[in-house]
Amino acid sequence: MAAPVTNTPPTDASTEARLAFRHALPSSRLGQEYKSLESFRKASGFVPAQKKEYSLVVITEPARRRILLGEKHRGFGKGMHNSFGGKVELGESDVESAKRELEEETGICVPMERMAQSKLGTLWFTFEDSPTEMVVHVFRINVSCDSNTVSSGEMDESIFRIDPNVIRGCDEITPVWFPDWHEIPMHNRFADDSVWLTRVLSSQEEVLVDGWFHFEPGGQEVNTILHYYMDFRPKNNPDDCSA
Ligand code: 8OG
Repeated sequence: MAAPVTNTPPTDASTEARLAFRHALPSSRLGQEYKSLESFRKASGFVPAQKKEYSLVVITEPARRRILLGEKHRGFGKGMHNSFGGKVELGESDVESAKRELEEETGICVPMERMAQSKLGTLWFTFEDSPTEMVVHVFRINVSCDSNTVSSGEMDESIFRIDPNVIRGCDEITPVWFPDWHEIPMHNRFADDSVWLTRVLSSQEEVLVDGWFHFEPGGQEVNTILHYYMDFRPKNNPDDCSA
């Protein structure tokens, strides 16, 4: 049996970040954190028979601390709020899928190069009652809907300017701005979001995150993690060789 992280003080960075989000799930739904991928794998003991790849694009407006979320009308996560994305189609890269899905679901068109630079990391999801591993490539685009900052030349290059009037939904998803990301309906999202997304949004610096989450049986209804491991690090870390 692999050793879980023991005696984790209640104020570690992840817990502190999660507590700032009013609707984050309680730790009882988030399972056991492991301190290495190896110990996570030993604990879950899960070998997936197949994998499916997805993209996911988090859209935030940092100046107003708000987030654009989609109300999902069908597909995986129906009835939940989520960021935007979907399957990586045959012959498509993760970046191409992110760009295409974002435009289909919101009308926001992000150039390929910017999308590629905005990759946050990858999340691997496995489930006690499914042979399929879901591999989700996650991107984050920081936007501004404010035209004044652009015309006055004050625009920070890390911010992607959008015209708020282009935002529209599709039959699958309706985009909605949440005026303060601390109010995100985490109780109506996949449980892992209470772990990685809260940490990403709380971080003052640009970050990268990879995460492995193994879920209890029962799918979306139970929505409870059994084991997880998360590698969270600053984006501009010279020791990071993963790029
Ligand atoms: O094509 P479809 O809309 O069914 O694709 C599923 C979308 O949901 C895709 O963007 C990836 C995303 N997604 C998962 N699992 C999780 C998860 O645990 N958390 C979040 N935030 N998104 C997820 O498939």
